[in-house]
Amino acid sequence: MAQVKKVTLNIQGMHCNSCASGIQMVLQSTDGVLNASANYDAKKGEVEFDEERTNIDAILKAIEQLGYKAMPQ
Ligand SMILES: [Cu+2]
Repeated sequence: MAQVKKVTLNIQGMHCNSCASGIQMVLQSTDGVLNASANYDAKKGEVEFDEERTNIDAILKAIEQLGYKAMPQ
């Protein structure tokens, strides 16, 4: 059964809207992520994921691999 968790992230290092869409795309294709969005103006992201399939560390790592820094709000 899916254990859905929703977190808001503060994201550092985005320079424009396409940074935000890049992050969004990678998160959405990450296993266990059900829904993701990133907002350049707000410097925030929102991720909904299944705790049975992934965890917050894996999500933060996926963002870091793109060259940004994220932390749960
Ligand atoms: Cu950019």
